[in-house]
Amino acid sequence: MKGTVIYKILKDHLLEGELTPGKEIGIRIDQTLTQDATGTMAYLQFEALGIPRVRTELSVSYVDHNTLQMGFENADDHIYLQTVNSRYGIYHSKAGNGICHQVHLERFARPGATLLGSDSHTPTAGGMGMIAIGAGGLDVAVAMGGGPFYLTCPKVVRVLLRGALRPWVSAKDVILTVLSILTTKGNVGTAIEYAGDGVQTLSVPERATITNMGAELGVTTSIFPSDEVTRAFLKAQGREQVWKEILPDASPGYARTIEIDLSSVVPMAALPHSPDNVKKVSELKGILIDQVAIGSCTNSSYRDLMTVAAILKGKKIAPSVSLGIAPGSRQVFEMIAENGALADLIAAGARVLESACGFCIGSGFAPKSKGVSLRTNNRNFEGRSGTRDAGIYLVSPETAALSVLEGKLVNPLDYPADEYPRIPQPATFLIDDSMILPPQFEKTEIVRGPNIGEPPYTEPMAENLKGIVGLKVGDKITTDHIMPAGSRLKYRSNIPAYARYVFESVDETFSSRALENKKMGVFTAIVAGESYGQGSSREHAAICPMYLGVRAVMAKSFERIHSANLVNFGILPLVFMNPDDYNHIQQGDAFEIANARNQVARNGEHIEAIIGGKKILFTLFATARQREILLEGGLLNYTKKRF
Ligand code: MIC
Ligand code: SF4
Repeated sequence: MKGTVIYKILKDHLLEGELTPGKEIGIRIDQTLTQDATGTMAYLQFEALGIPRVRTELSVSYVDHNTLQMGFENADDHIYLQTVNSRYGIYHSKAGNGICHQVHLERFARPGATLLGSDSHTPTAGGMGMIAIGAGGLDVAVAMGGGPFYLTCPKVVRVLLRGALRPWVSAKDVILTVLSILTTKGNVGTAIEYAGDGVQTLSVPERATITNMGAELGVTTSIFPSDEVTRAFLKAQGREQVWKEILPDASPGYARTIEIDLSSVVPMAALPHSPDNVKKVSELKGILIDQVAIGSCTNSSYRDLMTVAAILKGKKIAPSVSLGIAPGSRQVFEMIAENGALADLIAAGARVLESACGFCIGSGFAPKSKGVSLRTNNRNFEGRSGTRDAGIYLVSPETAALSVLEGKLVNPLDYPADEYPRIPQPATFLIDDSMILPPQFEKTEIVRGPNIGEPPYTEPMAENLKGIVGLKVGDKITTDHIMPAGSRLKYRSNIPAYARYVFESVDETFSSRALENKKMGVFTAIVAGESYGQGSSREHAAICPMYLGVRAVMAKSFERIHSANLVNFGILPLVFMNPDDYNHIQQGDAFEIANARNQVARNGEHIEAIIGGKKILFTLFATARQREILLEGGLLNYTKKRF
């Protein structure tokens, strides 16, 4: 895999380990990004590390998730972020400037660099030919302090794109096609590299739509080569000087190749409640819809919004449907306002939403009960929209725009090819970075309102872990199940308050039961099926359970970011050696991991537990370094000692 784009960049950044798939490596991080919902915790932890200034080439903090400001909490977070950023050397992108991934792509991403972000969709920047990885806030804090980022060296799967997309089919349909092949399960330890002559037919924002939803595959990252198309985009952003060409060698040898003929890709949709529940739009036509939402970090570029505006120009949306539009960045917003496209959208009946995550994270624009919503974002987990029984369909901007006119799902391929609006990339984008505040360092006093809590406190691992199985859940438990977002997002900076909602949508009694047990010295374990911890990078899905006394999660398999977060907060990610054992555990069973510290320290061997009176064997999903972190009670304690 030596000559792959991914290995070339990894090689340039390798600090520890060897580039062999499956082995742990440590890499240098050039850039970091955070967003407000994960950022407050990341900066509280950065402060706790006691480092005077960030040591990266560039660190940016975005405010894009919690912008509703229903009460003081969000605004407290924003001012804390603005001042803590200024103090420690971090650029601060203010609320209103746009969604982190879209803005980063426009203004900061650069080919050949590494980016670590406290958001699972950080690989959006892979569309620019960089290695961009999502991680928990604490991992990002450590990288800001100049520490390496550790990951399992991935195996590289090549997606070979041939030909060109036909009219009415776009990048979203490509990634939904990839999701229909690879699904959301079983891709841990893999990275995806796009290649082939089809690559040059896709602009950087289209490439970014594809790498963005690599997060839904559960891969470590996704990347496109850096070529003349990349150069043209950077030039139009006034940043041509950071361009460099990065192409794969002639035959670098991939773990697997999947070939996709772009000319045969058709409009696709992901049905409720999983991004890999993909079907052809042609099979779904006629489904009545209640709302359409266009935006999010997946599909909110200038090209996407202009395409939608061109489709809606001079027409009216169906009376039964509500249309929400959220431009991905202030750059996009201002450009469509200046050229009149925004007026076309408003005239058609669009409700103009803020340039922020908004509807994507259940912050506003929730559908009605049992509502059907077509959306251009990337996740349609149950309840994520804010309405538990709503059904969310993920589609391209083209499918969304045509359907909103009809009030039902339509197939874009039924429309004349010559009516397809092809939006050229502008020769220059509108550049105004005035809402990205540069740091002022010592001059800034950090403002901490009442919503700003303490960094999470953890203790070294106990000698024996004893307690009860507090919850048994099935496959594909997402971090949205574990730690709801939406109206609960405002508690992100306050762990005791947020912990009240752990597993709220699964079992409302879990949190209070676990906390009661903890007070009596009884730990909690969670038992789960496949792919535990899918979705977001939110480390609160580990911090809050840790706060409630959870010390082990026993699952058939784990997703990458979440299992790392569990380790970072001292929770054992245990994988059943015999998956059938899952069937023999009941909620409420007592568990004991005797000599837990010794068992964890013995690298490579299994972990033995007694659960409900039976002996059950697990593999600890952790490297030698992570075992030390677990013993010390988490990454903060571990790093403080070493920095
Ligand atoms: C998401 O899309 O789920 C989020 C909200 O952006 C999360 C981060 C978070 O929970 O704050 C993510 O993708 O990592
Ligand atoms: Fe924001 Fe949605 Fe993107 Fe997450 S997936 S960063 S909530 S727009």
